[in-house]
Amino acid sequence: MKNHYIAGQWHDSTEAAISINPSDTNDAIGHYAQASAAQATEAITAAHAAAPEWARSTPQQRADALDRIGSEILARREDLGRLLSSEEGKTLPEGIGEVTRAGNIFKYFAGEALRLRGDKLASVRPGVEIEVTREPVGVVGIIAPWNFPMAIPAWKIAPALAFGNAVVFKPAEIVPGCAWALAEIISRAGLPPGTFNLVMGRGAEVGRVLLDDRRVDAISFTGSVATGRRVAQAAAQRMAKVQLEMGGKNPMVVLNDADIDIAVDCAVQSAFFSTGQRCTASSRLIVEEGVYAAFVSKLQQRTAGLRIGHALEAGTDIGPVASAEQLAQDLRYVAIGQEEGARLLCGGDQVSRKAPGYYLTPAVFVDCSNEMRICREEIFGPVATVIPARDYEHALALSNDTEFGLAAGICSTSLKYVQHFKRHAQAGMVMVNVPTAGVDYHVPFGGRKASSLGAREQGSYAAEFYTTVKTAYIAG
Ligand code: UN1
Repeated sequence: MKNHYIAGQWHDSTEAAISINPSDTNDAIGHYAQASAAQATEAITAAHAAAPEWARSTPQQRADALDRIGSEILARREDLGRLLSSEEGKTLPEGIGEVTRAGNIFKYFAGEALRLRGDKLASVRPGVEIEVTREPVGVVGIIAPWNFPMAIPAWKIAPALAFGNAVVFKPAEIVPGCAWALAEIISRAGLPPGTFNLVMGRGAEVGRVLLDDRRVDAISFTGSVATGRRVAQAAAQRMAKVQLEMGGKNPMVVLNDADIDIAVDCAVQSAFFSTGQRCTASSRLIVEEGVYAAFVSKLQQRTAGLRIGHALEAGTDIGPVASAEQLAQDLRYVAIGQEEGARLLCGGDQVSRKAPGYYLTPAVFVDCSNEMRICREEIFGPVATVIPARDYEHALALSNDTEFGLAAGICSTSLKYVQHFKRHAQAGMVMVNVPTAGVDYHVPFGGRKASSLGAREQGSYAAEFYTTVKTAYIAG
């Protein structure tokens, strides 16, 4: 059994959970300890005790620790990528790519530890100077999702540690293997005991403790809107700092003047790669009338050519869905789409392969109306909807007509429309002639409306959440 990491020691539990390979449900990744509420509290106690010392550490110490973590992740990207793809189900190249991203994130924040800066200003009062500095927040609770089981923990843990905070990390229930591997690497990076803690287990138990304990100063969460709402409510109860990254129903607009091959490529990558299990996925393809028929026919061709299979098999384009629950949700939405009168052009079938797994062929619904549930609710699977638009203005209106606002894409060769869309898309990120999914690791990530709450993640903007600002007035 693989254990929790609390106060610099490995701790077992009376309860364990098995992690299963979604490409082959006969294959167990391993047994992982399941924390009780008391163990989660212990981890918070450890972090709370360690926080002051880590807050006083030098930027060099923090940079060195993060750099060691990043170097090991990068050196082991092949075997960690294999573990990730076995446990989460994205293809091996995607798994290795994600691990590389995680390594790069630690390297990036090693540098950010050294670059944290403040301001010095003259006061409006004579003889007084003002300093604006950033200090660590304290103990950060990190609640991560299963779809990026290495990169998302990395982009929360790395800035938290870089800016001098102590961490309690609770991974998603179905990916403890990735979390444990990451924790094992962090455990050898020379951090003082208690600075970083891993507790695996259920949201209702471990997550709940992180939300309610007053010693957790800040909570960073990525996951569903429903859970995010509960996190926000709990944080509001005790005025904890909170950062939420939730769903998306991201539009990809394709205009008459688009390069159709680029547009189809962007659509296929955004909608179906990583099995569509990305908050940045384009699940609404909004296509102008003049190019609608050509786009739909090419999209159908490309989608039909995608190979669905075991995540580790060479040549697989799309791995399995990550879990039985997620597969059931995807199939439910395929049925809902048909009931609503959308035309299922292809896919949406559960299929079998040599090994028993959660295999689903990517689904394309065409002639959709933006009012349909499949166009409004996040499905989080390989299900794309195609919505016709009369012209650019109509496409823009449709693309903004959603409760979400994470990413918005446009494929066009017109400077006029692209510039207008960049300005008027109600989203945190705009992608022009590139997929909406697959973001860089050194620039801000986040959205508007029901997609995000609180400060942006990643890049230099990450300091906003992981530090607190102090304004000092000094006379004489
Ligand atoms: C990406 O598309 O590169 O949960 C990253 C998610 C996002 C990350 C997407 N927070 O899917």
